[in-house]
Amino acid sequence: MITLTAMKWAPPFAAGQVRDHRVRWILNEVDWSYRVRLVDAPTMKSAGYRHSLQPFGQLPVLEEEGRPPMFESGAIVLDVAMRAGRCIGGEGTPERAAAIQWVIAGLNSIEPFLFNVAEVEYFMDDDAVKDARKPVVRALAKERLAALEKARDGRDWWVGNTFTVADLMFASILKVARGLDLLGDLPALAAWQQEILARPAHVKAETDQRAEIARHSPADMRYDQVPKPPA
Ligand SMILES: N[C@@H](CCC(=O)N[C@@H](CS)C(=O)NCC(=O)O)C(=O)O
Repeated sequence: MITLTAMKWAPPFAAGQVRDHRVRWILNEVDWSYRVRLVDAPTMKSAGYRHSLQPFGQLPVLEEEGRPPMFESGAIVLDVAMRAGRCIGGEGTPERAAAIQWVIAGLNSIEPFLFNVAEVEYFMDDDAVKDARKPVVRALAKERLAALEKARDGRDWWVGNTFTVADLMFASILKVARGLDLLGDLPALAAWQQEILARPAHVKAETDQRAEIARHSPADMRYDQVPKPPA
């Protein structure tokens, strides 16, 4: 049985976007059953969790009997797709190479630009720094997104003639862009994303995550019990 780690609770801007939704999504696509282990902040930040599951005290983590636990949402998505032989082209084919390439491009060349905008928007307290930084990070993110849309070139599928992990990863990554209102100038990319997100495997993934978050509150995360790092 597969066990996937997810958060008990997440703030409204993150509900539906916490990265375990990517793992739920690919597991649903390939029809592998799994159960979810909900964790709070002290658990995620504990030495035991970092040592045996995720060195950075984050999630998702996929645990499976007979295999070492796996972290990094992109790695898990690729691994599940390759083992299932679904959503990633055939072994050794140009399609598989292209699907891997675009997944890494999403994680390496798009997501960090969106994260910079999210950090300013959601986590920066100093208004003066925020006001100075915001237009810079937004412009850089928009430039990347425009280049991405140019590369898509109107295709329905990122690779070949069917859904692959490349579609999954870009549609997932673009959730952050949509939440930050960065897709307004790119209506075709926004429409493409909505079509991909309408896949039943994703709808179930997001619905399940939101339902678990809705059943909990910030208190359940026990943030106040996370040991402070040394000054
Ligand atoms: N590169 C990692 C990023 C993991 C990550 O940022 N996870 C977030 C949830 S989306 C997390 O655990 N946040 C809680 C924290 O950092 O304390 C991946 O893709 O799995």
